[in-house]
Amino acid sequence: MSSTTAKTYSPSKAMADAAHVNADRYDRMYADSLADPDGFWREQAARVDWITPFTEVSDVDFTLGNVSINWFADGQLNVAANCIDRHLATRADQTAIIWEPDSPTDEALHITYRDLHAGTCKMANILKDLGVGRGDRVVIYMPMIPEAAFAMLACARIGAIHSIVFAGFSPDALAARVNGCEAKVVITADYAPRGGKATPLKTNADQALLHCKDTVKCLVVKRTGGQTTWTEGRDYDYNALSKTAADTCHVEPMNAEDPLFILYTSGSTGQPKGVVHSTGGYLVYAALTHETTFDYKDGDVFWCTADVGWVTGHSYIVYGPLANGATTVMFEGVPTYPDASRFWQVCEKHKVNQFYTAPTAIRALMGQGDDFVKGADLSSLRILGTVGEPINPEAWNWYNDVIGGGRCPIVDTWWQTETGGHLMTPLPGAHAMKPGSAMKPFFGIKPVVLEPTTAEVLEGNPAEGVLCIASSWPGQMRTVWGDHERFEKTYFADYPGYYFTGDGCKRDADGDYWITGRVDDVINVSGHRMGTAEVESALVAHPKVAEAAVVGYPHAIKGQGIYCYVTLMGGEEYTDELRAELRKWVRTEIGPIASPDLIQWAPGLPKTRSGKIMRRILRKIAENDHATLGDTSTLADPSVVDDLVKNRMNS
Ligand code: 6R9
Repeated sequence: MSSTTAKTYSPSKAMADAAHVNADRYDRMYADSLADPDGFWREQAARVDWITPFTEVSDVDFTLGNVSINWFADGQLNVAANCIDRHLATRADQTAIIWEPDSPTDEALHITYRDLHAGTCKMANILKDLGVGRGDRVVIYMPMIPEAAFAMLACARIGAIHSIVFAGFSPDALAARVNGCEAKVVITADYAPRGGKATPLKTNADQALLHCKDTVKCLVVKRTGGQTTWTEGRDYDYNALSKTAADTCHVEPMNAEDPLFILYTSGSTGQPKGVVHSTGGYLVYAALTHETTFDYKDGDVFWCTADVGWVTGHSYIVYGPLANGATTVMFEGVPTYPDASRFWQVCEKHKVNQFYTAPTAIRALMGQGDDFVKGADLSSLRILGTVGEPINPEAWNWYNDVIGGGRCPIVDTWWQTETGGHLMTPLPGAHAMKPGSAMKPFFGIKPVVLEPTTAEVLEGNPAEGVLCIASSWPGQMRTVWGDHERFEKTYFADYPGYYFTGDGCKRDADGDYWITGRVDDVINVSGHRMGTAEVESALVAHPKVAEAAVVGYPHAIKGQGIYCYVTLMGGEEYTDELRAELRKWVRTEIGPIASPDLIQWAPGLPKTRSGKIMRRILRKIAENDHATLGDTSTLADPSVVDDLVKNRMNS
């Protein structure tokens, strides 16, 4: 992974000439953004409309015990007005959202900015009638349908804070989040069709609400019209209410630092934390990165295949594209339904110019063979993107050759729920890409590579260590909902003075960055982020389980798979039936994305004398890397390791 071995792919001269940012401009803008951050961001903030202009650009402190992050703090704006109203004068009839349903035989919808305005205002008025106001929390648990975007923007319009819970999460996970942010309303749908199956969202919400305050209301959007149960006085019918709701609604002037949304994400310890994003800084950052990274130009059709339940959907299906007056595709389905040609059929059908997906999807589709691609006309594609995990060169090459026809730059965007938008990526008109490298920091981002134990900053190239960011940027998360101390402890305690990303990285001889993966107990399964601690606590909640340790292991399609070591209560029998039962149990506790791939019975776990489970060793066993198990002499009982190695599960 150095410049001497990596083949590079330069943008064509035509691409570089036409791009918003070419190599010279990147160098100049990047240097400016570090030399005078306030000057740089003052200028960039002009891309959004302010109700009250800000005077101070940034006020940031990364000192432990005193962490506070403020951007444009005395300015006022409204995100929905920026994503909708300000476009009406010039693009009311332009398509804002192309909605592509799960089934290709159902009709796609073209929602104009005018339609988006009406839909958002109706939703906003319904929420107001349900008692939602400025600062109140609304949980959104929905399929990928236009009403999900209306709901997000409706909250933004009236100053409510949304928290989206991915529709693949279980009732328990939903309840934890509703309670965690003390939501007043849950917006859901009857069913969520995906890949020809329908998840009963309303039934899940019913179960979740049994564990929530009885004042929480439930607003239900009809998607399939399938049967649901109804609780009078708690449940509200969106489709009936929207018939009479007014299609205009006052825009609430929000302070730049008011929270726009909370998004729960997994950490290395404990339960998921509510990442809080701001109104002003987040929007500026989402809009700028969307335009720059994807070289988005007026009239382009942009498709990000993520779900709005993840941060990628927030920033690059809804807020970034709509702030830029773009046409954004919202896809309800999955890449392999009805077959593995679906993505490419949709690209052809809607003449997609920028296509943004996850390496796990690319690997899965690559495995199905090129015939599924050949039938589609992909000539509209100009830029390809990936996100969520490192992309292996084989998948990169297939994406480049077979999907991009060798003419589309691939932006490998490294970022996190916490960062609001891209922190590192090649820019399509500026950088010679190296397969697997996130290449260059975005404007205003000052990455530092630290020696993990001494926290010494590693200067010079090449270097390898943990990745921290020495600067703040407007899209940075502001706090953990309800727990600022946890925010400080998680991100600012280990490496004082820096934002700690939790990722490891290499900087090669040319100074380009390669993300090597998490250095903490967070794993990345099919691009979904998961804390091993969450899966462990689900397992030990089972009455027959005494102890569990969960690690990631390399998985050909998913990137990482979930490997569980389980110790049962004394007297319980280790059976295959119980294994199946535990798998089901975890799906119920967290959701299908957390389903264990391999469960190894572990009558003993390797522990230190002080009782700490040695995950390092368990990781090696799961990775089938027995030769480098390292020093096991500090273990209380070294013989358990031999036993675990002997009984390692094979995928
Ligand atoms: C946007 C998103 C964040 C973690 C992050 C890192 C991994 C994301 C990556 C990547 C290598 C990339 N990650 N993009 N690793 N190359 N291009 O994915 O947010 O779900 O919070 O995950 O994903 O490990 O720390 P989130």
